[in-house]
Amino acid sequence: MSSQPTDKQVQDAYALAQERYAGIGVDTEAAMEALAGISLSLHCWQGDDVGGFESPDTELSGGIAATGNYPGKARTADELRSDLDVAYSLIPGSHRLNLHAIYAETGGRPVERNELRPEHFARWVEWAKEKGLGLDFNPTFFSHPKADSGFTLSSYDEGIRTFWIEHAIACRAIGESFGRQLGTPCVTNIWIPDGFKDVPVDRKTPRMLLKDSLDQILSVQIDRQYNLDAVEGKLFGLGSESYVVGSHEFYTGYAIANGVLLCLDAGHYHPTEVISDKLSAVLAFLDEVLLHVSRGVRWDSDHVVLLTDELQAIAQEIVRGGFLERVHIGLDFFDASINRVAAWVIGSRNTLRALLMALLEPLDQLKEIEVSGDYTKRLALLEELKGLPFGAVWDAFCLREGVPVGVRYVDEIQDYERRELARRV
Ligand code: RNT
Ligand code: ZN
Repeated sequence: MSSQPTDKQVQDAYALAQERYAGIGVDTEAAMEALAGISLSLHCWQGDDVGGFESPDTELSGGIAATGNYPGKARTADELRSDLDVAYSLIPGSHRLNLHAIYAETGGRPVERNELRPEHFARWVEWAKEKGLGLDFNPTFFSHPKADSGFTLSSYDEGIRTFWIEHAIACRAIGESFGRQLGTPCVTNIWIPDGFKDVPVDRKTPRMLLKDSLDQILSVQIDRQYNLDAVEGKLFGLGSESYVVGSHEFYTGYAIANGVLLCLDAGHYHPTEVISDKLSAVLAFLDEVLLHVSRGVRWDSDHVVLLTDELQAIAQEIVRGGFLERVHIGLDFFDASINRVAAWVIGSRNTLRALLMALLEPLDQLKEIEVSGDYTKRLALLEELKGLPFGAVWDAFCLREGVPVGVRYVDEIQDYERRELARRV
């Protein structure tokens, strides 16, 4: 690809940027140190279009879809881990992996989801230990015959509900085992697809059933040192356009009443509704939240994360609010139309870049100006900040962390594509 900056150029540009930021009272070294301490949870499902390894002919259901047919998707857990190794090597910092239950390794033997045990994830744990990654987890309430009706934890059928309750309980135990073995709590996130395509008569009963199912799932006590539970709401999905049982209000109430984490997915709201504005609101009542950093485009909630205004606003809210310790940052998108490893890397690097920009704000000064009522200066300063050389700080950060500076990481991905992904036919 095009010519790349030399290390010296990166260092020289950084020295100038450092001075420029110091001039407005911002310590770039402190910002980089803070950034290095942030772990993103990469979603395993970007690597194989949310397929999982239960059976090669399982169809993705639940009202979510990965479109595109870019070659090279991971077909086995080993391939997925190999792809993830490449992705992590191109993302500065140390991060986590977010697994779904359908990524169990059962040695070719079918294991029902309510029978899943920690041993079915032993190889993931072994790999995570080796790489120094924390693990997060998700029960999988879709792509299964018992989810075909479109209802799981809120089904009118007690047998169906019981099956999924058992699955979720099994998954929390797996999450706990991750936490114990890796020394960092696993966030186990519940998202269910339940909802109606068309206008329901009774909106109440499925929600009361869901509440009861969640109560049963969470009645098993697990030390928060090992596992943290989260619940994720949604506005609509494909086939659940008119009504989703687990809506934002439902889960906000549930999370507050039960002391679990609320998961905010950036693609799960009305098109002009943003999660950046929700963080300080829900964190007034909740200890911690989980984010699914994603990007909605029209009806789809799961495009690769770009460095948009909203991504910057999310990062600003986390940093300005002093919420870094209370917000677990996960990614959630699936794009099968581009190189899947690149999708992870682009989304992760953008999320980190947004966080760095937020860490480079002269926050005390901005707050002071706001409190003084000088909104003219606030506006002017916020706009000027957009032109400061944050890119030079980012490049220096990448250099120090030993990952490619700039778009050079694409060369490495394309090289991996030629060597490895192209052989997957
Ligand atoms: C779906 C939710 C959920 C899923 C994953 C695969 O709308 O966002 O988080 O994307 O569980
Ligand atoms: Zn999500």
